[in-house]
Parts: sequence; structure tokens; C-alpha cells
Amino acid sequence: MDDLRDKYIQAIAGAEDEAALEALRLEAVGKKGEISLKMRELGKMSAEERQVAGPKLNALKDEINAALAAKKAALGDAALDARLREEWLDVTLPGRPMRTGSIHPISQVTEELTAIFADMGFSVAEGPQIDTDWYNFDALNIPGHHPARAEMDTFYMHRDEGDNRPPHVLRTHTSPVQIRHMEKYGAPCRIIAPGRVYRADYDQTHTPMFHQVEGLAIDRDISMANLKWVLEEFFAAFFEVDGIKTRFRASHFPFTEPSAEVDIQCSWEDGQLKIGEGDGWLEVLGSGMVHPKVLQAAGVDPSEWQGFAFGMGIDRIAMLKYGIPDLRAFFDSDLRWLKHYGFSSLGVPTLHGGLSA
Ligand code: 2NM
Repeated sequence: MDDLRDKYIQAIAGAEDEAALEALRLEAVGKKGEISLKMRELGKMSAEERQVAGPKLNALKDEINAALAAKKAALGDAALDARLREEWLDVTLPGRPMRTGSIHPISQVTEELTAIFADMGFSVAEGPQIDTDWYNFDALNIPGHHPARAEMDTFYMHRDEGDNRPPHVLRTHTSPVQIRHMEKYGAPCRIIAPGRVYRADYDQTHTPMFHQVEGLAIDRDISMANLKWVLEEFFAAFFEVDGIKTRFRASHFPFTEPSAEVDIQCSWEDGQLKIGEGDGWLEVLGSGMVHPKVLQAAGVDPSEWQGFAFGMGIDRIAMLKYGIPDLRAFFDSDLRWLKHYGFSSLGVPTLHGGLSA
């Protein structure tokens, strides 16, 4: 029995894993194990012999079971230790940098100017980028033979032979949005129409798609004085300079009478352009009093209503405000450019929160 004891205690101590330990358990104390066989032999013994061998065998069985349990726990601990070593994780490591997108300067500036005009009671109107030549030209007092129609370098949509729908164009300005708005809602109105416009022109300072914002205010007694105040208020807020001066120069547009081109005050020193100071001038928009024929075309009675309208390039004022030198880079989708000139998506422009937070 001592041999049996030594054999199993040693084997249990040397077991390498739980499977080997289980094999030993079956071999020793399993139903057909060596100890169990020995216990069955007790029946063949005399009472005296049994009195001695019985308790010894029971004690041996208990000792082996205890050794098995202890070894099983030790193997479990060792396995857990190994796993903890293997799966160790340094929670103090810095996180992997996440690529974040940015807001395009045109989107940013559109949000900014929308906030400024909203503060003056203007709402945003939108319309189709493909429209009929009536909305884009005729309603705006630009008839078929008018040079402005050719000058605009219009993109005409392809038409199959026999297609008798009216000609459609990529809008050359957002004025058709304003015509549609007046047609639908009538007067009075106070809206801006920002958006994409298209002209077949491509060089240093022109791209075939660009962005424009037009404004329109119609009421019974709107005048050029209201136009001047609204524009000066806008430029002061947008360029963040109080008391910015504007200069109105007589001009001509088919859709306004009288018409004026508007310059803002600037200085140009040591190759540095500054808006809102000095005695230089920078042309930034066209404007005027909406032509009676345009009101009429939009279903607004010109004997009752009048108002001003203006149009300016969003891309241009974005370049001026944020010192962006090259217009064409706006539309190159160059990720380095977007990272450099883009804005945080968390800094939504509001008048109270700061326009370019
Ligand atoms: C400009 C210049 C002057 C203009 C006119 C209208 C409309 F639809 F109300 F007649 N919208 N915008 C306008 C007037 C646009 O852009 C240089």
C-alpha cells in the first residue's frame, strides 16, 4: 500500500495539465481504478485483516483525492497566471489618432452669412440647380436676344430631337430661386438664396461651378437706404469690423433699376490686404431695386410693392475673410488643403457664440 501511495502522489505532483490529472484520477480512484479494485478485495479478507486494511485503504483514498484536488487547483492557478501574463494590456497607452473631417470654408461661410442675415429677419430659400430658361432669364428681364444671355456662358441641358419641353439650363445665378419664392408666397418677403451656380468659364479667378448668395427684400416702402444699411450691417458682422464703409457705384443689370455695384473699404500694404480700414476699395457685390417687370413676371404687383435685391460670390468673400489665395483649390478635394483651411465641425457659427468659433 505504501508503494501504491508513493506511485500516485509522485505522479500527481508531476502531472502537466488537467487532462493528465484526470487520467490519473481514473487510474487510481475511478470505478475500475487500482484503489477501488483493492477495496473490492476487502470482501475476501478475514475480519481481522479487514479491520487493519479497511481504514488504511480509506485513508489512502482520501489522501489521493486530496492530492488530486490540490494539484487541480494549482494547475488552474498556473493557467490563470499564464493567461493574465499573455493578455496583459497597458491601459496607460495613448489612443490611436482618429482621422476627423473638417467643414469646407464655403459651408462655414454659408453658415456664417445665414446667421447674420437671419438676425436681420431674412430666411433661406432654396430651389433647383437645373431650371428653365424662363426662370433663369426671361423672368429676370433678360430676353432671348439680350447680350447677358450670351455673356453668362450658360450650360444648356441636352435635348433629344422632338423633346418639346422648354430649354433647361444649369442656373447661372440664384435669382430663379427668388422668382419662384415670390410666385409661391407673394409679397412682402425677406429672403436670401445661397447655393451653387454654373457658368462655362475657367481661369485663375473663375470656376465653372461657384457659389452665390442673393438677397431680396420686398415690401411697400423698401428703398436703397434699407439696402445700404443691410449691406453695411452684414459686412461689419461678417468681417468683424465696426463701421465698415461701402461705396455704391452706378451700374446696370437687366433685373434692377437703379443698379449699383458695391465696394467695401480696404487697405493694401506690404502685400497685406485688410478689410474695413484704409482708403482702398474692393468690389464685392451687385445690387439694385428690383425691376418692375421682374416683380410682374413673379406675380407681384409693382404698383403696390417694391424692394431691393443683391448678389455676391460666397467663394470670393470666403477667400477675403480667411486669406485663401487660390480659388481653384476650393474644388480640388485635396485632404491637406481641407485640413488646413477647414473648420471644426463643433464650432457652429452663431452671432452670440462668435461666427468662426
Ligand atoms: C445681382 C445684382 C443685382 C438679383 C435680382 C434678383 C431678383 F430675383 F429678385 F430679381 N435676385 N438677385 C440681383 C440684383 C443680383 O447679382 C450680381
